Amino acid sequence: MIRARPLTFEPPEDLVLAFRRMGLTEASQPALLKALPFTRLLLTGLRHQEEAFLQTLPEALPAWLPGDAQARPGTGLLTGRAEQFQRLVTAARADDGGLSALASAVASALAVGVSPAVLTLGARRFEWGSRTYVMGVVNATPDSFSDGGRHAGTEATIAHGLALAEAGADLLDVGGESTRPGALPVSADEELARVLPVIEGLRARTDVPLSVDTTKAAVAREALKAGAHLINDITGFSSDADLPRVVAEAGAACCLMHIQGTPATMQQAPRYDDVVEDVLGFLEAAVARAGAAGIPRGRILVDPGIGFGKTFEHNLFLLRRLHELRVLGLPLLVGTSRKGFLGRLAGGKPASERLAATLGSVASLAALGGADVVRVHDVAESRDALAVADAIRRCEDGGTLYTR
Ligand code: 7PJ
Repeated sequence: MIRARPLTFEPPEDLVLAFRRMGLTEASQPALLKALPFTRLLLTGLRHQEEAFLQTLPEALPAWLPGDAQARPGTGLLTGRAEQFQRLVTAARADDGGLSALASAVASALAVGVSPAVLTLGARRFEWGSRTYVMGVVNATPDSFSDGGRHAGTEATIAHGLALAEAGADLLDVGGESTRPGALPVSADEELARVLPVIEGLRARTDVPLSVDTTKAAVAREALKAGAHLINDITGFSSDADLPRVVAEAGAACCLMHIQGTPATMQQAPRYDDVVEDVLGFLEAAVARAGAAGIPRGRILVDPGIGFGKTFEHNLFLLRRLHELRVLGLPLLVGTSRKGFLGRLAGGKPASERLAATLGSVASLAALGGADVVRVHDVAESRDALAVADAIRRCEDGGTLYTR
């Protein structure tokens, strides 16, 4: 599988700001944007035919730096201006010797600055790129039930969901199966008994779209009937072969997450040669399963699965290189809230004392332009942190010389 990943991610608006400061007209900008940017793509998975093509690129195309042919065959770095990359894509497409995979990989990498299409869930519109959206976590697992038994637990869980909606959640994620490291699976019947009353209760009392954290088609089918809008599968459609069809038939959306192993075993010995590449490969396969079942691309989100079969360093590296997942052209959802790596960074704090560390993580993600949705327990606090990070990232008034 050929993969092209951008090494740096600069918001295209930044160059436009420089043009404005220089007094260049709006009309001249599209041509300049094509001619100026310097792009660097890391390529992997190349076969001999693509390597042969890249080794003989003329001047008008990007420059090629091959990786070590013995140690890392099929790798290299392409550098050049946007228009040189465009010519490369055109030339690779025109070649009938099978360079179309190279053409699409490079084209996807060049499109990383383009926001995915708007997603409508129930009464809400998600305009990707406009801000970082917030998914609030609603746990319907027994450890979150009070002493009053299941009914009292359900009422408390619904009340918690409504409070998160009130605090500004854009989406609520209801989960009835614990996926913590070492957690054991529950039956579909038990999971349904936990989540269904919560979904029904929330659906009747808020228009905030509802997501259901499940890997099971039987649970998804009933949850979608009860008014849920999105299925959040932490196994990226790899557990239940019927799940993609259930989502497609309901016209629902889905979030496909990367996991290595299963919750019971995933933290025993996570291992990757290149964690970003493995996550990309897994997510591509998950998206293909969704597509094969008839789920439109515009209704799919992807998630690197922070903490799911990853070491401390894997988690940090994925967050740092998150922009590389943008080559998928899909909105990115990221869940760091109260996770173990944050506790360790904060000097060994338990989950209940990880709020500040969580806010540090969501604000960093937003400032880096990494995530489209963050999945958090603390909605009000996260909205404030994101408002700051999003505003810094998008501010354009640098004085009158920057205005049009
Ligand atoms: C995630 C999730 C996540 C998505 C959980 C926890 C563990 N779903 N479900 N992404 N985490 N999409 O909240 O600590 O990161 S459960």
